[in-house]
Amino acid sequence: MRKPIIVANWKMNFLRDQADLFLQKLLARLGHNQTVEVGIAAQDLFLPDLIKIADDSPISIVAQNAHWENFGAFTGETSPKALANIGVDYVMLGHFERRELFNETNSTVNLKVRTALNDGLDVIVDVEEMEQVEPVLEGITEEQMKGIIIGFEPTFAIGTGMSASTKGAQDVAQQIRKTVRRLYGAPTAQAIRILYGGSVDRDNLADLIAQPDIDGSLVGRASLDFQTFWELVKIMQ
Ligand code: G2H
Repeated sequence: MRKPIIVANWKMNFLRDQADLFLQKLLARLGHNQTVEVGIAAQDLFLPDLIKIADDSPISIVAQNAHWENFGAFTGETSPKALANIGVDYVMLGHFERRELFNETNSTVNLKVRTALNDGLDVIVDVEEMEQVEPVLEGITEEQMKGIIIGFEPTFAIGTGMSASTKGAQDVAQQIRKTVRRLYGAPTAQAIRILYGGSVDRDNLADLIAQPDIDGSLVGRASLDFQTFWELVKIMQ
C-alpha cells in the first residue's frame, strides 16, 4: 500500500513571514492526520524556520535543489549534506526549470541523486518524459530506491494551466513503473511512489490520483493560495 503524497512546490515565491504563516495554518488544519503525506518544497532560506514549525508533525520539508558535491569551491550552491544536517526530509532534483534555465542534464541530475541518497536525504526526482527515468537512476541500488519518489511533469503542462489528460498521465506513470520493474524487480516497482505534476488544480486532482499508478501530485501555482492548497490536500485524504 503506497501512501499518497502531495507536495507544494512554492518555487521562488513568498517572503519568510508568508511561508511561516502558511505552514502554521496548514499544521493547525492538518493536525496529526496521517492518511496523506504533505510536503512543502520551499527556497533554501526558509527551510530552517519551516523545519522548526513542522517539527514532530506529519509534514515533510523539501529542498528544491542541491549540488552533487557536499563541500568545496562551489560559490552560491547548496550542499546536500548541509540540507540533511539541518533536518530537511527530501530534496527535489531534476525539475524542468532546473534543466531548462540552469542547464541541468540527466547526468548532473544523476550525480545529485547519488550524493543526496548517500547523505541520507530522500529524493523526489523529476522527469518530463519516460526516457529520462533510466539515466537519472543510473547506479542507484535496489536498497537506495526506497528513498526515491519519481515525479512526472510533462513540459507542456508546467505552469501553463493545461494539465495532461488523466489517461495520458496514467499511461506514462504505468510506463515508469514498468521501467522500474525491469531495472529493480517487482517489489521495488510496487513500492515506489510516482507523482504527477503540471497544472494540478481542484478540477483535475481527484481524477488524477484515482489512477492506479499515480500516488500523488506536485503542485506549483495552486499551492500559493492557502485555501486552494488546503482543498487539494482534502481531495487527497
Ligand atoms: C510543475 C508544477 C509544480 P504548476 O512545475 O512542480 O507547477 O502546478 O504551476 O504547473
